[in-house]
Amino acid sequence: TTKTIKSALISVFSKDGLEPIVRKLHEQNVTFYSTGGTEDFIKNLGIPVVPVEDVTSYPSILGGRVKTLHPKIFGGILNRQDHEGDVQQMEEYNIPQIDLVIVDLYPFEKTVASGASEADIIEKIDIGGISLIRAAAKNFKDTVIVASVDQYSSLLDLITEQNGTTTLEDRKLFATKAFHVSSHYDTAIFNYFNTDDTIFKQSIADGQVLRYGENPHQKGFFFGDFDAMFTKLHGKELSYNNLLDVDAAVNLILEFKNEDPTFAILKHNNACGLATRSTMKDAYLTALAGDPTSAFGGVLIANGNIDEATALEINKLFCEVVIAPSYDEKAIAILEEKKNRIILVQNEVELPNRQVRTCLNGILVQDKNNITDNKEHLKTVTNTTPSEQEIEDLIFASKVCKNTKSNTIVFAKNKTLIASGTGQTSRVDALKQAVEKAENFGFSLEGAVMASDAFFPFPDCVELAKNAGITAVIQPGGSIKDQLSIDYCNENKVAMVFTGTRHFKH
Ligand code: 93A
Repeated sequence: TTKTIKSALISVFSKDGLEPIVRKLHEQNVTFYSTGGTEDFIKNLGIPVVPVEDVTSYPSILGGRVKTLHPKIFGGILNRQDHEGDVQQMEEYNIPQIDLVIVDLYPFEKTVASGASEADIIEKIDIGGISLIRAAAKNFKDTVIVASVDQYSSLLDLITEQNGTTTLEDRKLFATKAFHVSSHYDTAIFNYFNTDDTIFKQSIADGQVLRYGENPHQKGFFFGDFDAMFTKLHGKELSYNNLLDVDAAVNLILEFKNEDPTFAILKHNNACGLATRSTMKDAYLTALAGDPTSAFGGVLIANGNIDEATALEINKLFCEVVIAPSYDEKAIAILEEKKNRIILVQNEVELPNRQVRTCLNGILVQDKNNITDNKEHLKTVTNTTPSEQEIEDLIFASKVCKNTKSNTIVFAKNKTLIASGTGQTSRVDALKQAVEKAENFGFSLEGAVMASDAFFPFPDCVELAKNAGITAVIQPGGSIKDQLSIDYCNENKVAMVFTGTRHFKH
């Protein structure tokens, strides 16, 4: 799969940086084919070059619009060297082999930015160049493609180090970069044509429009395949905010996938109720008791089948969306009694592993937080070790924490979310909020556990927690002042475990 470059087609708008490459390739006895301006440039270096016109027997026509667009050029790039038929036809039609293609496209974006006229801009839509790039990249098994000035230095290094040869891996990497260039180029052209968001508006006609965005005065759209993820059995159209809650719900319940019946209630993307029990009905009722005020108008999700008994209970609550992998027939009939209530069957589908959001004038992309804390991750850092029950609750709490807006503090007991502080600007505030919520809903925190999405910079959190009744704590650890929190726990017989994994969610 190692190939030697013997011939090169070079067609570049900007000649900058080309000279050393041409000289190096010439040293290695490479034959050059080239278009008008590039041909002159190479000739002026005193290096022989074959005009493409000599290959095609056509002049450059239509004011340069058609220069390289010819079977003899594209045949030279696209032929498969291990394909008998191709080899025969190369001979039959007298097509020269082209091993390397170097292109620098017409500067479309620059021309648009310069405020040029439409006619000038249209002329700067490169057709031949982009075709050369795509053809050579497609045939990476045999051809090297350098699709932008940015890759000149890597080509030069490569042919210098490897004496004019390339490996299949090298060529595939160049091809990947080439398709990046071509896709970016076509996107720029698309954006220029897509004035007034024509295509965006057209997607309204395609039915991806939402009633509105986050608020009624904002437009909203969803780009995705909702139907691949869910079968909607009943209810009104999902709103922008519904979709965000459904997303949060699906990600949260994923943490409890193969566990006992688990039910979660979410509001504003955070869990306000969550419990694992031996029956779904118990799980639901326990989750609801966590914060019946917030549950009003919430999004409900179960990790297993919703039966009739559970549906009868859910039916007493005003809720926007119910999600489960399956329902009993009778459960569906009950839940459908409320005209607007959205009932979704969640299909088994993988969620994307990347997360994207807008940021300033661009986007932010990150891997999903795929780490779920488990027993093996825990390192006890205190003299007091957590009991088995506490360990289960610590992991339960940590899973909720991971799926709750930072700063967050979660209290749990007996696989039940007791209270949480969510999205606060300080950890202490999150903790105080959680304590207050627990008290408001009549929970005793005696023997409950605490999870924190990030480390404690001061011992104030463990102190407040201990005074509220917390007996075990889970947190990532990693503060330079960890010891202060550990010391406090040791003095007060609180167990604390470190996970080593931070779970910020902004
Ligand atoms: O007008 S084109 O789309 N038609 C073509 O057949 C063609 N072939 C190469 N533009 C074409 N090119 C482009 O010409 C290359 O992408 C490069 O930007 C430029 C190089 O022209 P010259 O060598 O004459 O300076």
